[in-house]
Amino acid sequence: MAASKKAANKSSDRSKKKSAVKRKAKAAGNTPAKPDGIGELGRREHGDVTVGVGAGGETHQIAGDGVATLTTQQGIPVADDQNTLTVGPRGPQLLEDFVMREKIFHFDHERIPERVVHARGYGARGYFELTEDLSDVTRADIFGRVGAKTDVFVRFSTVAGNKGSADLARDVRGFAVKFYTSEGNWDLVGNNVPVFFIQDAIKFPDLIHSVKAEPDRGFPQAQSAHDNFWDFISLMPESMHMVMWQMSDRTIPRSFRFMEGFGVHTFRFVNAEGGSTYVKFHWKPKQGLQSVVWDEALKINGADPDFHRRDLWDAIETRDYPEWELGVQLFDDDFADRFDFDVLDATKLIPEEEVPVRTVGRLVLNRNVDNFFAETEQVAFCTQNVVPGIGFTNDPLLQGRNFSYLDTQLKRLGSPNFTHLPVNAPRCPMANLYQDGHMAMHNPVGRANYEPNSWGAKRGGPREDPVAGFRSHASEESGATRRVRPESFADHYSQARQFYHSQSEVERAHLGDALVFELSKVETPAIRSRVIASLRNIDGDLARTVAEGLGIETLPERLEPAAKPRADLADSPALSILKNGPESFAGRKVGALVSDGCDAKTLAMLRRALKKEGAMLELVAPTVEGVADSDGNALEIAQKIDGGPSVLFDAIAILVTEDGARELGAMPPARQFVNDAWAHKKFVARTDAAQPLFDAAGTAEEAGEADGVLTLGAKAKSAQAFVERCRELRHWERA
Ligand code: HDE
Repeated sequence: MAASKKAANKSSDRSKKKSAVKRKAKAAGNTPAKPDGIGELGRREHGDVTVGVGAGGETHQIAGDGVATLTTQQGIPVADDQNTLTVGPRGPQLLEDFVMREKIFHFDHERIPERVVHARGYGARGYFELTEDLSDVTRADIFGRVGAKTDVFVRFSTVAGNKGSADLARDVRGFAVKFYTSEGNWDLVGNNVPVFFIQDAIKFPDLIHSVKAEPDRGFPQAQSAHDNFWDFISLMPESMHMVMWQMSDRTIPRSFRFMEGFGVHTFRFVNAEGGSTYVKFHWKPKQGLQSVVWDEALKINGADPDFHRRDLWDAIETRDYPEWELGVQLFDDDFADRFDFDVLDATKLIPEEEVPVRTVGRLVLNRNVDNFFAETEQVAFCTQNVVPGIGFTNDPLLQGRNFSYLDTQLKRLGSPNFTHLPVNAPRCPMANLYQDGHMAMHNPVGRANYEPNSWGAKRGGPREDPVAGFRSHASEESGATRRVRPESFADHYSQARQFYHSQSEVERAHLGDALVFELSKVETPAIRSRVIASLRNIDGDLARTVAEGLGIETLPERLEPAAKPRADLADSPALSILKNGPESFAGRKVGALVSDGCDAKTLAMLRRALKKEGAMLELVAPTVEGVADSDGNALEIAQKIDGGPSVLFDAIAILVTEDGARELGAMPPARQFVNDAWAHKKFVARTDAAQPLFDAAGTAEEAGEADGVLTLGAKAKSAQAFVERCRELRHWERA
């Protein structure tokens, strides 16, 4: 194109744009003085902000009149946040444009390294309240004042997946609690499983390498179902107890609110006289335990990969505050010597039936974070953060962790001053002589930055406190310096067997299915065989079931165990989820599929019964707008049927008109809604009019109460009967 033509085009383009700008500005209505380069100003529905349109048709929202002025990080007011400084409107950009450069520079540096494990997590704030005095066993202030509340920050997580992975991965969940106590921060960095895969911290990098994406191909993400993981496991019999937990439904929790937490290691309480008592920490959800089934987990990951974080956020926003009891198992050296296993071995637990869990306090999460990055991402837990009155044992996993966590925070947060970040800073007085470093926010004032010094009490800075200060427990230690695993750690299978035998039939079946699923993804037959050979030390039937599920006809030889597995350990019902049902439907959610004109009374009765129980109701419909009940009241629809599958709910209700049922019956997601709920053993409530949908789905057409399908009518009784059945959570008897 000739240069003159180009110029002509340009100017005609401009005049076209100008008139467009004028039109827009007119539509927006008139307001104050017009800044340079921006057309007429007006107010639009941008939330009462003055708006102008630039020469290129771009929107400018203007400060003033109560709206804050945008500035650079240096506080310089920004005139135009839409356009870079250029020579002429279509010319080159200028390096001089510090506004644009600073903005992009900051953006380029927004990410910090994600956690090498537990990258995906979600946090909330709350408090811990002591309900039982423990001052006889610990001098910790947090355990000495009944009724006292201590602020906490809690972060739940999965272990293996990256930050953006899905919530319902089959994985152990982290359960990390930071207590901002009056004597400094105490971090209880636990999991939702009371044992661990390995006995010595030196094996942690191997364990994590094996479970994470394989290094050559970079997948699979957030899954243990691959060769490397099972190869490692098959060669590490000490992991088999934890593997039983991992293959159980514990690793596909319904939500963070419905899972237990454990400190895992044996810790110490130390009292004012220096006396030590061993302690294991337990978190018990007040809402009860609940998991989903595997097929549900897979589907939830597609339908809502943020299912767990959304659940926690919503519960707190609706003031249905999640709560846990803190329990302790306390024991002494006599018990430790008597106990069947070594209390320093993190692959073992102490059954609650042997040492009861004493409830000593409660944890309530009542506040969502203000900013995900500032709090959830930057929170830095460290196992070595303990307060006077709490101490460590020689558990080799715990000792290794005490090194690792400080180190990892430096890598992730980039400065030894990570404790200056509000989420990590103690809430009690803090004073020391540390100084400088990246991003130092608290700097010593005055001359004293060392001690001892002779600058006196007022000017000399903080000094040590031999009375209130932290002291390690004075343990007697002796022995040759060696790399040797204690013989008392050699029994790898007895507690794995005990766990398996303590499960209900349904749970055992799920566990077997999980092993079959995982091993079916393993490509190397020898690895599959080796795992089955190891399972034979746990339970013959389990090994056979898994072999059959994989199509293996001849069982491999039993793997020679380091110590003969015991078959005489008593079952521990506390290890089962289903044997400890909540007997309440509180905190759970029903998804009601409705259609236009659905019966108003039936819906009202259901809503009332669920509210009384403390449960939620969400409506699903063919469209999100334009749906009303039989009284003509517009209904608030949470999900369009395509985006609201029944896997997102704990139970379902089908409240449709006959026409609605026919219309929905023609829609695959509506049929799937019914079919999935049925397959996942959920309780179903339905009206008589819903029959055409059940006929179309080809499921539960004639099912009744005995099958967990209840008919709803306009009477309160039927809604109440449904809610009462829902307290069982699932109808496991359904074939
Ligand atoms: Fe961790 N672990 N871990 N871990 N762990 C981390 O620290 C490590 C272990 C646990 O929400 C890292 O801040 C080693 C057992 C949780 O921020 C890192 C060993 C248990 C979280 C680390 C273990 C845990 C972590 C990575 C073997 C249950 C998330 C990022 C000795 C009792 C905390 C970070 C959060 C995080 C190391 C074993 C729980 C690398 C070396 C056992 C809940 O420091």
